[in-house]
Amino acid sequence: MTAKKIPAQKSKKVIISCAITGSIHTPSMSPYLPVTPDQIAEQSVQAARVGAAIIHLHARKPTTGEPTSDTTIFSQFIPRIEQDCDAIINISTGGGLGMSLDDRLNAAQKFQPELCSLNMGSINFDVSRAAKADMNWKNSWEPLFLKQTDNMVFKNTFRDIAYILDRISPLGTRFEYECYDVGHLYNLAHFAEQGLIKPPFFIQFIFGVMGGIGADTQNMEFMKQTADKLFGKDYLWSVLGAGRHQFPMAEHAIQMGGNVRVGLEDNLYIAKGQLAKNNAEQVLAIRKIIEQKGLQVAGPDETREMLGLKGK
Ligand code: KMH
Ligand code: ZN
Repeated sequence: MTAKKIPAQKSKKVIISCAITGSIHTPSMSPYLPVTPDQIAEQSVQAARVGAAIIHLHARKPTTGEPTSDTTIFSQFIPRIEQDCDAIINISTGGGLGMSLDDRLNAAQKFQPELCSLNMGSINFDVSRAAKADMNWKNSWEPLFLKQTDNMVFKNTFRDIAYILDRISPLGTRFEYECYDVGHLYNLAHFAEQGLIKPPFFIQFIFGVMGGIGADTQNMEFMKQTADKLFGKDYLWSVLGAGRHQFPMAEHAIQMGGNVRVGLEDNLYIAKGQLAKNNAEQVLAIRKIIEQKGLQVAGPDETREMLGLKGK
């Protein structure tokens, strides 16, 4: 995919979010996927030091790498990250497969971060093809988990979204609105019209999840046009391309004046066939692209100001 020749907008700074581990990739896919609290903390701090203003976090069981909502595990890395860098902490409310809505909110309620993710609609979320790979699995849960995703709905009904807003908004936490398709922008507009969310809206356009909108630049332009129509100047946007789409889509977003999300949650590679050795490697690579375009990376405090966050 080649980025169209659009002159880069020189004035604004670009926010880099880094999603450190997620709940989709499994340990056998990369030895560099952070799994233990130590690894998650170290890679988060490294990513922040090289330019990530926002660190998006999930937790995993340290011995097996299985996604977990256990707050005792979150407490082994969140305070360390807060202490060792100034990045904005963004805790997932998407959680992982099989977690109840309340499970998904445990960590956000306990740590009351500046940001949380909020998934703006139910979608199919199929990563079952990864289970067919000729893989030497480290843990039995991994192929089972991947295989069943062809029958999985990532459930985020209007009632679920309202429930999350009701529990999390009073904590002063704001949201990264995860939009996997154009309809999700309309869902977001519905909550804005109801007065349940307030601008500026930080919208993550997600491309290339099997079940969501495809990863191509025309779709990005359509998402942007739709968001412009629905939210005017009341929003900031960022792009997450899944897997091999991560860098081409991020580069196009930068060119169009958007912000970017990288990290091993979304893509394990740094180049074709080459695993990223840590999250910082991806942050540095996207930073280089931003700076080559004559733009600057936004620091955590600048990002706080842009997103209207409550502060550390
Ligand atoms: N895994 C990403 C495609 C969440 O944590 O709430 C989206 C995500 C969802 O990060
Ligand atoms: Zn996530």
